[in-house]
Amino acid sequence: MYQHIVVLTGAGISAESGLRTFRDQDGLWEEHHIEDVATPEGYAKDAELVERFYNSRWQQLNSGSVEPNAAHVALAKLEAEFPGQLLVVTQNIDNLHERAGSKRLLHMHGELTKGRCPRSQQTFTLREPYGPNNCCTCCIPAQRLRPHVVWFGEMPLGMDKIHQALDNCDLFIAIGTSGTVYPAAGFVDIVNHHGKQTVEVNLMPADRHSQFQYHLTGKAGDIVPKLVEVILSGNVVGTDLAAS
Ligand code: BJW
Repeated sequence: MYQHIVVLTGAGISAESGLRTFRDQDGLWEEHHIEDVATPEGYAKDAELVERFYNSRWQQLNSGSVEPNAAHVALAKLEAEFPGQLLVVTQNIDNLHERAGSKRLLHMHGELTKGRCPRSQQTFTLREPYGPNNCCTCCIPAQRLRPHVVWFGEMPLGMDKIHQALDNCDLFIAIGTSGTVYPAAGFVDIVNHHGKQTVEVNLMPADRHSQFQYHLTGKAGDIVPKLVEVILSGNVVGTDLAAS
């Protein structure tokens, strides 16, 4: 029976909810240059372009057509029924984990539903799209809110808590992430260093797949509910699931 589990999720877990990933065929980076929309320099150069990128994703998330899928729901069930400790660390800025019921959740790359004051760093729930008139209420003069997301070259959020959880976990599961973006891509190395179990769930082997002990290949919505049942039944992952 596991005591401490860390689950890392990436864009692939939300793909079956209709949100595009970044690096797959038809992914967001096929239409947008990373340096234009996901760096502080891109934002300084053309804030309107970056705002359009995040506003369209915010509008899609709020359109009523995007719902948590079976994988999000299964992780919320795991949190509710697992007698040990579970931390879900998501690289995703959507709110599908919390809408499914996850509570011990860390958004290491920020949240699409929030804006941040660039001066005080205070965050505000986004009630209207980003733009010149969507400003903070903490400063005089009020500051234009920037997307509360972590761009390349910026420090991901919650790293102390994440490292603590990784150092103490006996099972690490990475779901739907390509393993190309650090520091998240290196979490598996930390867990390996402690000799604990590592499992990858992905449609296909990801960039750092050889670092994982077990690979569960297929859609997150199919595999994660089965994985959760194995863990909740007190079994060790890899014996009850077809793993390679
Ligand atoms: C399915 C599926 C289904 C599909 N079921 N699976 C050189 C070497 C090493 C590092 C660096 C370097 N040069 C620069 C760096 C650092 C840099 C970095 O990693 N660059 C690399 C590109 C090389 N990182 C940073 O700058 C980070 N900050 C930092 O490092 O600070 C210093 C520091 C150091 C040490 C400790 C602490 C701090 C910041 C990174 C910020 C990333 N931001 C973005 C955009 C903002 C949010 C947003 O707009 O949404 O975050 S980039 C983008 O990539 C987004 C994602 O969260 C992130 C990861 O993508 P993800 O989730 O893996 O998605 P995909 O599309 O890549 O993969 C989807 C996967 O799902 C695929 O594998 C599919 O097969 C799978 N899949 N359907 C199961 N149904």
